[in-house]
Amino acid sequence: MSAVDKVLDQYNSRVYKNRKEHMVDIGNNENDNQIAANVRTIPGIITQRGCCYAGCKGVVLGPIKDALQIVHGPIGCSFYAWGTRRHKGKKEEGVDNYLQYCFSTDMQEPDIVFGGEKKLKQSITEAMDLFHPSTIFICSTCPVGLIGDDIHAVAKWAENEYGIKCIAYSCEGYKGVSQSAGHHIANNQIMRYVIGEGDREVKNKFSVNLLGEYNIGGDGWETERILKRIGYEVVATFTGDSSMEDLKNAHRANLSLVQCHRSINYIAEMIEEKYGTPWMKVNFIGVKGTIGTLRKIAKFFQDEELIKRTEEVIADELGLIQDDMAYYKSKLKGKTAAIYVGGSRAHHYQFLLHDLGVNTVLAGYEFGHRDEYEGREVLPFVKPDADSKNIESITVEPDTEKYHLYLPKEELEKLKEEKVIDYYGGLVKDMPDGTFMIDDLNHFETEEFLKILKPDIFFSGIKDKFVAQKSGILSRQLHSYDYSGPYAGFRGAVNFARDVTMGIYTPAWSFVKAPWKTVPILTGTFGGE
Ligand code: CFM
Ligand code: HCA
Repeated sequence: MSAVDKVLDQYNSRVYKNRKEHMVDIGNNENDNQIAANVRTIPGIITQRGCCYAGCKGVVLGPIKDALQIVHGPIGCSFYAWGTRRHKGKKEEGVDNYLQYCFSTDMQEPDIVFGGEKKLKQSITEAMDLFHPSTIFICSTCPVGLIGDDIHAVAKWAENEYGIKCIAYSCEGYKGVSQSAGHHIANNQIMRYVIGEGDREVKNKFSVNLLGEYNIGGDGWETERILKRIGYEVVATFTGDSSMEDLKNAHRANLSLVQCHRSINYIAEMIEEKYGTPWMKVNFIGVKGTIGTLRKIAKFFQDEELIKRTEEVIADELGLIQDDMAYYKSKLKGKTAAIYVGGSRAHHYQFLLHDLGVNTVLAGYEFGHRDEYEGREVLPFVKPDADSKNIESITVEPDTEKYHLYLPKEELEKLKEEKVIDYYGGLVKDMPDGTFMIDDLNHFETEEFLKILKPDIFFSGIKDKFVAQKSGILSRQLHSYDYSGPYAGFRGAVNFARDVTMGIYTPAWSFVKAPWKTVPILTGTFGGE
């Protein structure tokens, strides 16, 4: 009996039928490794997913340092946005930095009953008086959508009243089925009101945007360090350690590099459509991943000097980490891992683990869509359901003035055919037969799969980490890196290898006995007969 069957067999028939479609025993199924994704979680099941507001305010907008971001909603929602996601930002001369603050309208019952727009205006006035920001974002949480406050009208009011930029995001938590809906809403507004407005000079023809890099634990800094060393100009990073001015100029780059496809593919495609800048899927996680990525970028620019410089930097960086990586590999070779996070990292980190001789036996996404699992070739076959239709999909036209191509059309077509640009292959192609791909893995399934597969390490988030550790399995958070990092690029790979080795060689795990195994946690009596 496969691990998937063992877990499914414990469900009643309705749950069984639903969850079966989200679990793939790779290579051993009648469905050609097809998976169900981006659909509602069964009510009552303890999912690890977050909400639309988390994806919009927390993930995509949060790292923009000089936009003062007001959460319009009850205070609880704001607590969750207060430094819990580890997007780092540096002080920059002439650029405001609100990253350490948390702004909320703190809606109370009367605001819910009589409407919260007045309070929102008052909060904007207060923020203007205290901080004088040039940009304000308004992000709404669940009750705002339910009572119908018009945050977009308030944003217009603020723009007229104060002469600032004010953008409203209707990212109520309940919209869509996960954080993913919030990424889309944030992408739409940034495309509409930010990108294309700048006219900063781009001096270097090897100019790139880094999309879907949020600088968690400093990953974006390590990536930019390597790119700059080779000779690229990074025009804008979306959105790690970014400023509004950076984002406004993104259309001027010659190529967009997409690290996290899930959270930013909408912007990547729209920039190409409107301004001609193509996008390329990259991966700066893992040594081989980084090297492959650097060669792919150089291939796009078709410049002998750049190709030579790329190889020089690769050789030099490798020389600096080789011994450390070999040492950690000798410690980790043959170990196994399970990875369950929100989106792209469950794919990316398999490359880094592979560098260290660690095989991934199970991987999954909280909110990846079918293309993150199976590749972009499935897009025409994905049926939009009521929840995804709920999220506005905007279209853009080529901008007659700002449209520019670095390579001629025929060259671009050729690169598209070769899948060098505009393509993402998905998780399943990099996982061997006999491993497992699980969508929206819930608490119950996590415990069951860990019991059956017994990986040496479980990469997870804050909600599932301690359940694993209390049952004696090491867990490292791949969202926050357990406050370590960076893990990207060459130097990051060594940090990661060190942290994982320290974890695995800590003897504590073999002594842990889950408290619920010795003392019953719930006691009671059955009623009735
Ligand atoms: Fe992309 Fe991210 Fe991720 Fe994501 Fe996230 Fe994140 Fe994540 Mo937490 S944008 S999909 S919505 S790589 S916050 S930086 S770690 S779930 S795997
Ligand atoms: C989010 C943010 C999160 C949560 C991490 C976790 C992050 O989706 O709301 O559950 O540990 O990376 O901070 O993914």
